[in-house]
Amino acid sequence: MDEIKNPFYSTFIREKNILEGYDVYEERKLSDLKGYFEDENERFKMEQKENKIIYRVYKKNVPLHEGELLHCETIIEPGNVNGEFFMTKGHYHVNEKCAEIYYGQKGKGLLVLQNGSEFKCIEMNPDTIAYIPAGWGHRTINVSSDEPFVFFSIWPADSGYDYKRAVVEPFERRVIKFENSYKIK
Ligand code: PAN
Ligand code: ZN
Repeated sequence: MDEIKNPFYSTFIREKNILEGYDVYEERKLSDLKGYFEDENERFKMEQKENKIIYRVYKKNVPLHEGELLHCETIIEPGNVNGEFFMTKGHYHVNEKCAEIYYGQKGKGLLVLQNGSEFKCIEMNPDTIAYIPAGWGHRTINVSSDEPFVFFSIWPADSGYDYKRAVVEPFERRVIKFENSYKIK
C-alpha cells in the first residue's frame, strides 16, 4: 500500500468482540506460545488436549511509512497455564523511537513493561489509557478468570515488531493467579 488518500473507519462490536471492517485477523493459540509460559510441560499438555485460542488481533492496514498510524483491537481470552494467566507474546519495537498507546475497553488486564533492568506494571481497566514510552518492551495479560480482556492500540506505522528480543531478554515478571486476583512474581 503506497498512501491513503481517503479517510476510513472501522467499528468495534462490543457484544461480539469483533472489529467490523478489519483488514487483517490473527489468532495466537496455545501452540503459538511454545516456550512463553514458565510451565512448558503443562502448556504442551493443554495444547494436546485442546489447542485453545489465547488471543486474537484485528488490524487495519496502512502504509508502513513514518507519519502513518497502525491500530488494532486485541482480545485475550481468560485462562491460565498452571496458574500463569493467558498473555500476549510481548515485543519491543524495532524502531526504538516509536511509542504506543493502549486503551482498555473491556475486562481486567495488566500491562507489563520492561526496559533493561527496569520494570513497570499498569493495571488496565475499561477506559484506562496507558502510554508505552519508546524503547520499552510490552506485554499484556488477562488477569480475570472469567471474561476476555479487550484493548485498543495505536502506534507509528514504521515501528516494526521485535519478538526475538523479548525471547532473548524475556520479561522477568510473571503474572500468576492468586485467590480471586493475581500476584506478580
Ligand atoms: C499490539 C500487539 C498486540 C498483540 O498491537 O501487537 O496486542 O501482542 P503481540 O504483538 O505481542 O503478540 C502492539 O503492541 N503493537 O505494537
Ligand atoms: Zn507494540
